[in-house]
Amino acid sequence: MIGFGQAGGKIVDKFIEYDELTGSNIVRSAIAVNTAKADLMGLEHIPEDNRVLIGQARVKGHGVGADNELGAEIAEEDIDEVQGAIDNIPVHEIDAFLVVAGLGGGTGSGGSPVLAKHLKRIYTEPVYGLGVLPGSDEGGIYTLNAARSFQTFVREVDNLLVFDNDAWRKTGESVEGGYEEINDEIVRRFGVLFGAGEVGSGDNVAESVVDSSEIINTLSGGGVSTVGYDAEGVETTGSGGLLSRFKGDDDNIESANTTNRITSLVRKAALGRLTLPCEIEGAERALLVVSGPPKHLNRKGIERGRKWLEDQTGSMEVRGGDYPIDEPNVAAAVLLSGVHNVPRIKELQQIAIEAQENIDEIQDESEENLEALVEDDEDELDPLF
Ligand SMILES: Nc1nc2c(ncn2[C@@H]2O[C@H](COP(=O)(O)OP(=O)(O)O)[C@@H](O)[C@H]2O)c(=O)[nH]1
Ligand SMILES: [Mg+2]
Repeated sequence: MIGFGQAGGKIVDKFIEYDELTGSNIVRSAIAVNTAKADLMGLEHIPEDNRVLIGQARVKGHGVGADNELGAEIAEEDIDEVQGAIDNIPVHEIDAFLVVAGLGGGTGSGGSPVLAKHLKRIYTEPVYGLGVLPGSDEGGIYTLNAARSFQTFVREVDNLLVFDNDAWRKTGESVEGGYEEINDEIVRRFGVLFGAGEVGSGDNVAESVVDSSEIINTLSGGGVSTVGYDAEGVETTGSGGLLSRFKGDDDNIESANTTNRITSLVRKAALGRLTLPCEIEGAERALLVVSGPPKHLNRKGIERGRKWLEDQTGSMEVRGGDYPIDEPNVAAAVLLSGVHNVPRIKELQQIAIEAQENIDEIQDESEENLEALVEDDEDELDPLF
């Protein structure tokens, strides 16, 4: 996992924390890359040796502001320094690279597509992006940065997982406090998905395990992905002991409850707020992961949820599995890959096009003005040369 820029670094830092708390083993190695020294120093979990400060010759550790063109230039110039950190990790042990960045700023916005392109050139492992879109209240430059970065990033990675800050903004909250909660949400959602692929044979044996190849297959084919999630509290102790085996009717009722709980969780996950809001119809592939205590998971529920997702998306490629974990809740995470009907992306593309037209217009205008100026000059003044 490579966090590029401030948001990227903070989110990767959180994934490590999540791993430590849950024992998920998602992150084999973590690297943070930044042009701002202070941002790197603010990280808590990424090892100091894996924090790479780039662009020192150009910006002296002070960052690039929101200048993503400078961010991209610096990433290209100093890619060897990033590669130096990657050389220290056992790449043969990883399933994929994940490059994480906020796309509205400068360093991550400009640098993450450059890094993704570099990784694709060197390695055979898939390279995924996790791109965070800015809130619409952040202002025009952030939106424009995101629009341009998004276009490039999605082209360079094998799949771009997207989280839209704008859809998750809460009014009346401090930005920092807001990010704290938002980052928890990001890590919870992607954590369930990625964690499911790490269940080893020594763990609670899942009825139908999701392995990493199923995640990779769901993400293959490229495009943009979004994640839905919902959870419900359950008791981890109580019934389900030895005695309950003799109460046949109760068992049936409980099994029906388990199935119904899972099917409605799947619906709420897919129809509720997605990391990137969109129409789920037309998604090319999907993956359903249901996590929770083993006795609250069953094949029937997952199969029904999976079928329902096939109907709703119209996709023939919907995978599903369970992820047994000792937590007092059952959760459904739905990864929708290759989504097309995404209003926010259309909006970003429109903004990028308009901005480009604006720039062209301003250029044309200034050329015309210059010509007019020169003509005027010819009338009234002696030419300088
Ligand atoms: N979800 C989330 N988004 C963030 C966070 N910090 C910044 N952002 C978003 O990421 C964008 C880029 O900011 P930042 O990462 O500081 O820029 P960079 O350091 O130049 O790459 C901002 O416009 C915000 O939309 C964070 O902690 N969490
Ligand atoms: Mg910042």
